[in-house]
Amino acid sequence: MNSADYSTHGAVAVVTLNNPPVNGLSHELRGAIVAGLDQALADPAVKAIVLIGAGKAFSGGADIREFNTPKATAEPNLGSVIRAVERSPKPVIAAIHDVAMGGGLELALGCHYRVAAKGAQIGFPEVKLGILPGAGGTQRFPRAVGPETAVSLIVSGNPVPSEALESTGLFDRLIEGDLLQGAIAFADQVVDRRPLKLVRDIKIDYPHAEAFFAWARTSVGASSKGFPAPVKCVEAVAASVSKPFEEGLKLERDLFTQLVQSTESKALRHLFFAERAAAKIPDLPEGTPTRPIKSAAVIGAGTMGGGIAMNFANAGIPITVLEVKQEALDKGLAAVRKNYEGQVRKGKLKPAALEERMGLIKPSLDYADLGQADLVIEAVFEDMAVKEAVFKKLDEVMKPGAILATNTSTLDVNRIAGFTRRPQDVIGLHFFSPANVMRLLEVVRGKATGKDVLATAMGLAKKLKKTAVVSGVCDGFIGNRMLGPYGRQAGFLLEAGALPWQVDAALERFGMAMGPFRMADMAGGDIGWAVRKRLYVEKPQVKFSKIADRLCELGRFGQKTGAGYYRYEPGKRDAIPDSEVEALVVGSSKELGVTRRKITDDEIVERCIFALVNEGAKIVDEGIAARASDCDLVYITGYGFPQVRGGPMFYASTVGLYDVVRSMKRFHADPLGDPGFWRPAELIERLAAEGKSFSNT
Ligand code: 3H9
Repeated sequence: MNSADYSTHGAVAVVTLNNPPVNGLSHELRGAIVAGLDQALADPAVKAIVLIGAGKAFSGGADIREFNTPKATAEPNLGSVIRAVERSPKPVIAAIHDVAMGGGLELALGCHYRVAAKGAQIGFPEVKLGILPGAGGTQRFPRAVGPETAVSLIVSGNPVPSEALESTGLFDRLIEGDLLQGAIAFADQVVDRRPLKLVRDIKIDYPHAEAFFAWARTSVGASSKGFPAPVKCVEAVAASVSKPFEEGLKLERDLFTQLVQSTESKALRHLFFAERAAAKIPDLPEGTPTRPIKSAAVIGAGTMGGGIAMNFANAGIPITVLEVKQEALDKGLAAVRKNYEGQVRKGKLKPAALEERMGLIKPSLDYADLGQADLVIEAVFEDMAVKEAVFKKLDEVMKPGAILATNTSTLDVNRIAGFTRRPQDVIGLHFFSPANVMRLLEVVRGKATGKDVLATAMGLAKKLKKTAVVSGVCDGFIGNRMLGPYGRQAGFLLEAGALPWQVDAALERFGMAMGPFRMADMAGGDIGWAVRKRLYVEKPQVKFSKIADRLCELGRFGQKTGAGYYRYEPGKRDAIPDSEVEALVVGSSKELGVTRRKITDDEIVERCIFALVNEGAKIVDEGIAARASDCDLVYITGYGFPQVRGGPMFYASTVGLYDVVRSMKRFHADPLGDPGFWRPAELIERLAAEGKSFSNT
């Protein structure tokens, strides 16, 4: 149902917002609220009106799906609904429970009174969608809670529990027990109280306004580069102090209109829905049974194993860490402790919690200690023979029904499953390094992986606070497979005329957290070398620039050896351009008979990013990813792709797939090191020809 329910309780009418799942203020619901209000106003027996939400929210705010459609502004728009509430001659009381966010909170701020259940989440998350509160929130909220609290909540977008705002003027009462009954009782008490007060009429007395807003503009501006919304939030709240209410409202409206049309906001909204879509697996119905995960184990106490263990300990799940040698075990556990100690020093973790978490991590040298774990994750060396030995052993020792997971980043999960007599229990859980920090978890579904195992992994990811994206089995899964052509193209650009620092700078200006060569130096050149050596045998048709191999042959593996594409001062991580590398790069072009040419930053970005996009499209077409937005999510949460561009596939759609295909064809005529590289994926050609974008996949 997409409506509001109406009932009366003595002299109190109750209008219940009823638009599951979160009472998003869609056009229909807005109309229904006004209709409920009118019904109450027309009934002489009704003396007060309570607004409450059905289900799990008062309201999660404006219906984001309506943005940039006529419905978003169609009357009654949210501003009109709030005006209708404010003009009601009978008191209107908002009864807030669970969630009052964005437009939902703005609606409540238009009411004459607000009562709330303890623990209700109160906030303005608009900034996370690249916009600001657009229905008076930036003007009414500072009047209710003060400008400083308003800036803090509106700029961060983070909700707080209702109790945290108890001392402000936001709530007239916090209610324990049944909220509706409490709200009706409150309404009965205020039916005759006059005059009716409105938040908009509160005068803000804030002598420090000038200094505070100057500080807020500077600090918010500095910490939100590339994101236009946070500074506009400050600007709008400042108007609540410096301008009359209606003028402030107009400024807010203008800023909202600008922001909601911005590519940044569209990208952030795309990611909001991408994240929710990724949790939905086409052939996995809701309610698929799951297996309980009360204990876990990880094989390997290296950086990856330790990071994985921390994830479980943070979620309160005991985990055994297995190593072959005591020394490696001690070293691994010491690294974990050091990591937690760092968090304590930064005030992110209480000292008692450190011991609690360490207490959940049990070291072991004996496979027999793992047998009763509900889930085991292997995080050993990336070599099929090593994986084979581990999985054969796990098959022997693990109890029936235990989930056997591999953290492999490239190897064939189906082959790994074949080393056991229970392939249905085997799954890939590809954590990203550092595993205790990175949000991404690629959940790799083998051809035999049981549906309950997949559903369990998705549930577990949520518990571990990871963004899980399901990938089918292929070389590199979603993320690393896309990275392959991106890195290869970057290598060819060196041979054609660019230098590593130019390629990195161009892509970093585009917004990548790190260019491909700085990234390779950080990850360790030897890792890519091992992958290439395998591919030279398995897929000789895949071409690479030889520069990476040359550097590895010189022992230049990146940061860990003090030299890679860059050089590094001992103990430091600053990448310093190196004339030796320049000579090596220029020499490679010469060897290939290539006349080096000037390469523009635009060409670098187009070639590298469209290489990602083309591979992403193939991945979607092959069904390795269920949808293009899954590729976006992988790149945003695991590979430092700029959030404000919405991920590579979304970015390509904003460029226009027709233009993307034309660029690919142009590159095909000048393919650099691989003549076969620039064949556009069928999916892109099809969508471009039909004038569609990846959102149609
Ligand atoms: C705004 O209010 C602008 C105004 O200032 C000005 C207007 C003029 N709209 O997250 P979940 C869907 S901007 C449409 O898994 P939870 C969501 O897509 C808005 N749909 O649930 C998902 O759908 P599906 C400011 C929405 O319990 C389903 O609900 N508000 C909206 O973990 C469940 O979502 C926000 O930014 C929406 N507003 O968390 C709040 N919200 O099942 C954004 C949710 O088809 N929402 N959906 O995949 C949230 O933060 C969380 O959803 C919430 C519930 C905390 C509410």
